[in-house]
Amino acid sequence: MADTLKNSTDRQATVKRKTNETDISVELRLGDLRSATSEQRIDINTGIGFLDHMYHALAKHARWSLVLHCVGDLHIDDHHTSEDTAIALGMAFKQALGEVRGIRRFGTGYAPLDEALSRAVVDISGRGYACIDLGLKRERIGALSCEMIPHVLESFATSAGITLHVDCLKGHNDHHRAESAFKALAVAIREAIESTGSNDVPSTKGVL
Ligand SMILES: [Mn+2]
Repeated sequence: MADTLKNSTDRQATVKRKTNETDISVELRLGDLRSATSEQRIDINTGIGFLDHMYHALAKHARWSLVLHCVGDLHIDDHHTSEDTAIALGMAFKQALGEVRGIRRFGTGYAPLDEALSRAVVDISGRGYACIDLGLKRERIGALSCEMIPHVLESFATSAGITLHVDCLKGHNDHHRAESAFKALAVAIREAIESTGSNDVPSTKGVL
């Protein structure tokens, strides 16, 4: 396995991660702190349509530019592709954010999608931890197993080094429930990494 990290300046990162199971490239730029001077570019192809749809929703509403391509062992199943893309995206996020300084650190997001409503609470804590409860009932949505959807969020949180709680509070349509969860996450992250205008490390320990 080869993990390569580079370009940590200006809140952007490129990650290439290749194993015997997946070959992934991620280019991530977090939203410009000052203004929308650069346009948002989103180009995602994991080979799993519904997973692309979820990453697209996350990137769009977090105001990220995200190019994420994966060639994975989908002849086996969707597990490695969905887990490994989440790991690679988490690595890119951590790298793009760089030193945790001058940001709000905590973020909360609610997002509805028609009848579904999800809540996400994030702490840019430096410690990967996730509690995810989406209450999905179907076996799969498109080509993505429903069991992999919370696992994607867990893998992202662990890899990014953030504490993440995501709950789908209501909704009867699993596509809506999952999509509202990713949108809520986007809103929460956008808030958490927003600039405070200071250069402070937001921790009583003085380091994150
Ligand atoms: Mn949708």
